[in-house]
Order: sequence, then C-alpha cells, then structure tokens
Amino acid sequence: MNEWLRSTLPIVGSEHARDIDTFYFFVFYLSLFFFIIVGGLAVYFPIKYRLKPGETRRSAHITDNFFLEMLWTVVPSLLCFVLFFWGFNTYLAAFTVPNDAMEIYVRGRKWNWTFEYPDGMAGGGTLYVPLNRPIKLIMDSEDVLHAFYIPAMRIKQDVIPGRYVYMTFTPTVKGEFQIFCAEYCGKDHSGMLAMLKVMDDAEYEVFKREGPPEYKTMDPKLIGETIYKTRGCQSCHSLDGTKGDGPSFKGIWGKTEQFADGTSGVVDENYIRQSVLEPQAKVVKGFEPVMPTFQGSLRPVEINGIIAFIKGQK
Ligand code: HEC
Ligand SMILES: [Cu+2]
Repeated sequence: MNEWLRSTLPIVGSEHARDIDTFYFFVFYLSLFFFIIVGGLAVYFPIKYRLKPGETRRSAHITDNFFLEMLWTVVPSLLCFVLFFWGFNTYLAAFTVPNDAMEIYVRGRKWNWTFEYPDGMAGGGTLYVPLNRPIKLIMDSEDVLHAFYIPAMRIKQDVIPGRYVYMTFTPTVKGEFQIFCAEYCGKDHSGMLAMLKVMDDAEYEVFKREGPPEYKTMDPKLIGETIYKTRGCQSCHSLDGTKGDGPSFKGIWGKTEQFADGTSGVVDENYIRQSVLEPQAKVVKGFEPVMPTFQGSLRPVEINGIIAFIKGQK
C-alpha cells in the first residue's frame, strides 16, 4: 500500500520532500480510517436496523450520551492540533534558509525562467545546483504573477513583480527534475517549463568553468544570441542599426571604429573581447562610458559566442 502510494508521487529529491510525504501519508491514512468507519456504518446500520415486514417498532428515545459526546469532541480536536502543529512545523522548516545556502536569482517572465548564479553567470532553461548543498532561490517576476514549482523538492512559491520572494531546498538526489510554473490564470504559464539539474561537486566545477553541457553541441552564434538576449546587451545594443545607449551591432564587424581619445581600431575578435571585459579601455566616439564590465561573469565560451553572433550581424 505504502509503495503504491509513493509511486503516485514525484521522486523524493530532498529531506524536506520526505517530511512532506510522511505528513501526506499520515493525512491520507487518517482520512482512510474515518472513511471506512463512517462509510462502513452508513452501509451497515440501514441494513441491520431496517424495518422488517410486519414490524412496527419505533426507535428508542435517547437524549444524550456523555461518553460518546466526549469521544467525538475530544478525539477530533486532538487530531486537529496534531495536524496543525505538524503541518506548521514542516512549513517553517521548508522556509528556514540555512546560513550557508548558495544564493541563486530566479526571474520569471512571460513565458520563461532565467537563473543567475553567485559568480554572475546566468542562463535559462535549466537550473544547475550542486548535490547536498542548501540552495536559496531569490525570485521575482518581470511582468505578472508566476508560481515556481519543483515537485521533486515539494516546494512551490508564487513569484511576484516588484518584490523578492525566496524559497530553499537541499537536493539529496542526483538527476534531472521538472520545474513548472503553477500559475493558473494566463495563457502560457503551463508552457514555462524548465529543468532542475542536480550535479555532484566535480560536475558542478566543470559547469562553473565551461558552462552548461548543451554548450558543447550548440552553435556559437546561438550561444551569443542567448547571452545577448538574457544578459542585458539587448537593452543598449540594437541589431537593426538604431543607436541606443551603445552602438548598434549591425555591420560593426571589420569596421574601423573612432574612439573618444582620438585613436581608432578595427572591430575584430580581440576588440570585442576587450569591449566586453574592459569596456572603458576603448570608448567609442559619441558614446558615454556606461557599459558595465562582464569580467568574471561571462565564460570564454560565451565570449566566443558573442564574437560569432556579432560577426553574423551584417
Ligand atoms: C548599459 C548599456 C550597455 C550594456 C548593458 C552593454 N553595453 Fe556594450 N556598449 C555600451 C556603450 C555605451 C558602448 C560604447 C562605449 C564603449 O565602447 O564603452 C558599448 C560598446 C560595446 C562594444 C563595442 C561596439 C563598437 O561599435 O565598437 C561591444 C562589442 C559591446 N559593447 C558588447 C556588449 C555586449 C556583448 C554586452 C552584453 C553582454 C553589452 N555590450 C552590454 C553600452 C552597453
Ligand atoms: Cu508563469
């Protein structure tokens, strides 16, 4: 029975998930117990006490029964106390963030999730976390209400525009687990799918250095495009020639750029790399030196992607 019941639930990905399941099983069996008593008697009594042909018996006149009344008042009250304190404790434990938790920012928007890691690295689609390390997710939304939900961790939290909310979990099982947006009202929340990938320490080190495994098979241009869209380049650099806070990327590859200090230089691999890592080293004439540095927050493979992407903007 227990095994069958467990098989109807998602995988148990953390200690907290196990606590939630234990509580759930308790409520389930408690309900089953009362269902059998109430349902059983509702079937048994009408049969046992039915009026048989020829009988004119009337029921006995019973006004009260002290013992029974105490029983059905005290026992359910005690059960309610147990359910409340047990449930409240489990909830508190789920929202108490351990001091050494690794912080990851989660951003919801119509219709996807992005994740930003402590070292400034970012990505969407998959949330990468190390095994057995407490994780704190600091979450907000760019537009409407969303609900970040990881069934394997048994945690769900509404994500609200203009306010940070958080949740925490400590994954104890390696593997990939589904992430949903559980917000009901709105067109594509059900399509805001992402994965949680729990990696051991060695795999996580590789991830920090080289980026997500899918980079290996991705076209560098596409990596560059992803960075362009998810890391804010888009807000200052257009692709259609329009001048924004920064120069448009359209047609800059191979062009000779005039700098504010009177020098000039050709837009090539090294120049783009330097522009991203030390934006103030060469400031394009006619622009303010407002570009933030991406030193330490873009991996080499991502910078190569940006170069390939800019090359493609004819
Ligand atoms: C806050 C606005 C802002 C953001 C965000 C920003 N940039 Fe810039 N960028 C600028 C400005 C302004 C310049 C021109 C001044 C300079 O060279 O520092 C510039 C210059 C550049 C240049 C040189 C362009 C040329 O025509 O010579 C490159 C390449 C570049 N940025 C790439 C990026 C990439 C890649 C990102 C995202 C990872 C990014 N920028 C994010 C404002 C921004
Ligand atoms: Cu949503």
